[in-house]
Amino acid sequence: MAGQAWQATEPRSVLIPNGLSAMGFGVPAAIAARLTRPDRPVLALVGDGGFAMAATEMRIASSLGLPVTVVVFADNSLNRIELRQQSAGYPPTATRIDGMDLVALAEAVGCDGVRADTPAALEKALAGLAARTRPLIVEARIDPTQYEAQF
Ligand SMILES: Cc1ncc(C[n+]2csc(CCOP(=O)(O)OP(=O)(O)O)c2C)c(N)n1
Ligand SMILES: [Mg+2]
Repeated sequence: MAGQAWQATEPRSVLIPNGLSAMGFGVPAAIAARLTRPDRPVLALVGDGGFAMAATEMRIASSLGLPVTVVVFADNSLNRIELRQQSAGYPPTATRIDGMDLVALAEAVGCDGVRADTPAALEKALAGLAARTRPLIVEARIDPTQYEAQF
């Protein structure tokens, strides 16, 4: 969804695994992007399921002192799959996931962590992004019931 909405402002400024759409791509891609272009701010947008696959890589970002920022869309669900189950008339099956305290996780892997429950809180969390010196994990709380209206 973010891929459909994001407006790229210059070439080579977006990395996205379109096609295969592999989960777990965002965090290592962000780390590699920052290593390659330390002059540019790097922001990753990832689902909570995808983040769970690669979250501990943030320890590397912290060890290397890379100020990447990761926004995790925390909806406690493998929601892309759940929506497909829903449209096929099935109940949610093996798609609900337990929430994680991502602020605590951030601290455990040497990163800054902040929780955002509203768009305004997210904006505040991302203020001064380009000047950051430490990696940041933002737990962006999403209510999945709102998706139905959007699809
Ligand atoms: C490595 C990998 N395994 C499985 C899939 C199939 N798949 C596509 S979307 C999805 C759920 C993604 O969940 P999450 O990252 O929480 O994002 P959400 O859809 O909830 O925003 C799955 C399992 C995939 N794309 N990549
Ligand atoms: Mg999710």
